[in-house]
Amino acid sequence: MSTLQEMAEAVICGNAKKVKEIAEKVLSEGIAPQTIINDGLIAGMNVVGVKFKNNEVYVPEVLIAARAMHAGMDVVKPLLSASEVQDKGIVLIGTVKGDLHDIGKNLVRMMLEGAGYKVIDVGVDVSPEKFVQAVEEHKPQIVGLSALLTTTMVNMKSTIELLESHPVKVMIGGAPVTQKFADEIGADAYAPDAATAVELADKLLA
Ligand code: B1M
Repeated sequence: MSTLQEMAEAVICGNAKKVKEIAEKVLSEGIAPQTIINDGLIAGMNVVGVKFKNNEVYVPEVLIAARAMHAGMDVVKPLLSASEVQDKGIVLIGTVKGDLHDIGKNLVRMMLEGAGYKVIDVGVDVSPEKFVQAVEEHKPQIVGLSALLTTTMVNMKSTIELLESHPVKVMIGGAPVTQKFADEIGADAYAPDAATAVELADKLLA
């Protein structure tokens, strides 16, 4: 097994210490930071995403794997020159107005980061106006809206309406949300889980 495969395995197992050690070792051997990110860290998180989708692993394992991935990122990212940073795209994500649930949103954020996206997390209880302000500031290609309450999912509609004149794709998700609802309110994509959110982000930007 190559050292980068070993790193991917350590991400999958959530072994942050080992990921950090391998990151330091391969950097000292002259392997390019972007190669380490793509073939070690992201490769590992991709496997975790598939396992999560197939119910082979659950929320705690994903959180632990994401922590391990971040331990590697912390070593490698400062060494990337600005021109080397090749994010797949920018996703701005938040939980809609009136809603404080953020566990699912955070998982989606981590999986997107693990897949190579730059993610701007605007937090919870985010009004449509705040989303628009953040979109104008950060210029994402995709806006991700999360809602866990039947009483707050309506705020996805008002957010999409306010974003209409902005060149962004909107992806929505959260336990009460359905494809039917997404179609009704004009969302570009609906993801039932974090792994699908990554697949759909890739499709939206293809
Ligand atoms: Co709340 N809560 N809660 N709660 N809470 C629910 C959602 C509820 C179903 C519980 C119940 O009654 N059975 C219910 C909603 C009922 C409804 O609207 N139909 C409910 C309620 C009523 C409330 C309060 C109103 C309770 C009260 O105060 N009376 C209150 C509301 C506060 C507010 O938001 N204004 C409230 C508060 C809370 C806590 C603060 C205590 C806590 C939140 C802590 C936190 O998030 N930091 C909490 C929790 C933890 C839950 C439950 C137990 C778990 C939610 C969760 O984190 N699931 C939940 C009951 C349940 O689901 N069993 C419940 C795990 C998470 C990984 O899944 O968020 O679905 P989920 O995310 C998934 C997918 O949905 C998807 O990917 C994720 C990973 O696969 N996904 C996306 C999510 N966002 C996405 C975005 C995407 C794509 C995919 O694209 C952008």
